[in-house]
Amino acid sequence: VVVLLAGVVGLLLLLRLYWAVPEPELRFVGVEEPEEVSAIALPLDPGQLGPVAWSEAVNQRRPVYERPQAEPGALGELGRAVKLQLPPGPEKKREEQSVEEHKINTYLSERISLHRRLAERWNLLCRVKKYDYDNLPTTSVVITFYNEAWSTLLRTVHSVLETSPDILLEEIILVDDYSDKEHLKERLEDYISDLKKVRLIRATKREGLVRARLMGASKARGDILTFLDCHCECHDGWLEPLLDRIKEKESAVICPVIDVIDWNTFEYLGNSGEPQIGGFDWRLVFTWHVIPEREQKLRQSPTDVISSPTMAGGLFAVSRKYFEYLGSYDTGMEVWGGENLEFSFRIWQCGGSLEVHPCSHVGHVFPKQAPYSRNKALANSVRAAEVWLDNYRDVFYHRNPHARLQAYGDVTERRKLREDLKCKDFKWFLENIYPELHVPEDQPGSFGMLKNKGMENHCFDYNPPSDNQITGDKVILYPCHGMGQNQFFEYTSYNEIRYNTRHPEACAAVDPGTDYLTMYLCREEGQSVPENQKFLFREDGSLFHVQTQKCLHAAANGEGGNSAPVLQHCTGSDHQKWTFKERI
Ligand code: LR7
Ligand code: MN
Repeated sequence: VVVLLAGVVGLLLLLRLYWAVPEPELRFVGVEEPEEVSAIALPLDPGQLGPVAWSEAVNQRRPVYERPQAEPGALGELGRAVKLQLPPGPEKKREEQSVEEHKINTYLSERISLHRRLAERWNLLCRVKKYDYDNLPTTSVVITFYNEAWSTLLRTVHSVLETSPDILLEEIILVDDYSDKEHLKERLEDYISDLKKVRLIRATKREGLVRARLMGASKARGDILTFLDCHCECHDGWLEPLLDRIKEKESAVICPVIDVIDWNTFEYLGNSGEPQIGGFDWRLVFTWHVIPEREQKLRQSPTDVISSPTMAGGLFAVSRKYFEYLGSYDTGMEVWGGENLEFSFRIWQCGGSLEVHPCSHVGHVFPKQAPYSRNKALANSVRAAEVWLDNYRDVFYHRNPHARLQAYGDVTERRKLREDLKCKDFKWFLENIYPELHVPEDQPGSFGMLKNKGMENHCFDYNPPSDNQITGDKVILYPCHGMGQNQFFEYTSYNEIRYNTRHPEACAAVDPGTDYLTMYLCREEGQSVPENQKFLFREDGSLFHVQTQKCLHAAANGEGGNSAPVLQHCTGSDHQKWTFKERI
């Protein structure tokens, strides 16, 4: 008996230990517990319930499946980081192979529950947002996949089923874009045949994500289409805000906040602070931005939607009817890329709006690198540019020397769609929806490679830091390569030498007491140019730094063996003569 008792006590102690594991620290950045939380009183008569807050609507938001209880101390529970640190050996090999194959640590993913919960990482005010559950539109969630790992795909499916109110989720439509992996064949069919509301359709050739999504959309029965990537995890309460906003405004396309799930630790890096919005650079590459002040001024509460010039592409909800009206997608786009900006331009230019809802959070696994070839992306961007950019397409072409050579197919139909819908032009979009974007002037002779006359075939070259934190890297001179990118500069009518191929844009400057060129963030739109960033590009080809009254001179083999433009007294020598060249 004593032994038994001791056993029980021991077990209890052990359990107690598990329970004592501290919850991960929730980072509610700059958010205070809303006052209304405590002020809310449940109506006395439940029959009188009007719209109810998310936190109160326990019954109505009952999900398709209840989440099973997690094992105490389960790996990755609540989105905690898991660091396996396997010793060298066969298991470590397996882990490495999984990363090699999927560019995601699927070895770890397989060991994390398909039903794990995420920590609460939204603005706490979202809990008290009210929804008229009985009158919200329903949705079909469309998830396309190509050779996705088992666990990331199925975790996405379970996550949707366990966070979406049963009354709002019409179905999940999985679209297999002609995968060839064995686990996605019968095994997948068997598995989902046990799940409520999940359907699977298969492409009979590789369609690419655009046409695969359209296959799914064509079968959808819900009022609203909600697209997700096949490696997502939804935060509680993610669905209601999307549907509620579209009920309020049918022409609004709504994106959730996209939180990062780490490809190696599966840590959920959700953040309850203000989300970021989408932009693009002139190569037509998607970029993230903080919410501009002009937009903040329009919002009354941190739970209000945020207008966003563009979307990342994978995660959004749109009224099924409105999606059709807008011309769904450009089916001439292959595999991956471009469709997100094309759709964003189209939404805005044709009268809709694109918004991020701060109360809808979805985690997305960003892989270590692309797991499949994305070489159609540029041709897709060309299609977008050809249909939506008007004269600004040249700004794009200047920064993508290869773009003009792309066989991008026929865009007549898409141009006709633009006519039929009487869409606004790109100038309107830039001025009204994305005024933060600097529009290059690209005056002839003032953009391209900046080539020196005295130093044979040497051009300005700047290697921006990969983390986008522009903090003063030097400009060097390097053999001209004609590939744009690091050698693309523009001289502006504001006397700046701009590196404006990608975001954030950098401008050449001279630090006090130095004689070389350093790149700093350019002024914000509408601000004046800092004195040490002003250069005169003069008739004689010299680049004259106004503040120091000196000229940029091509100097050979300086610091670190690099040639570089440096400040010297103006002499008129060929080493102080520069020309912009569009191509080599
Ligand atoms: O040929 C393909 N067929 C497919 O069905 C290629 C891809 N796909 C599927 C794929 O399995 C996945 O479910 O399409 C989805 C998107 O592909 P990913 O996950 O490889 O793309 P991504 O997350 O790297 O890229 C982002 O940009 C793409 C541009 O074409 C798409 O719009 C993606 O949906 C989009 N993802 C997101 O917006 C999530 C956040 C990433 C960011 C920023
Ligand atoms: Mn993705």
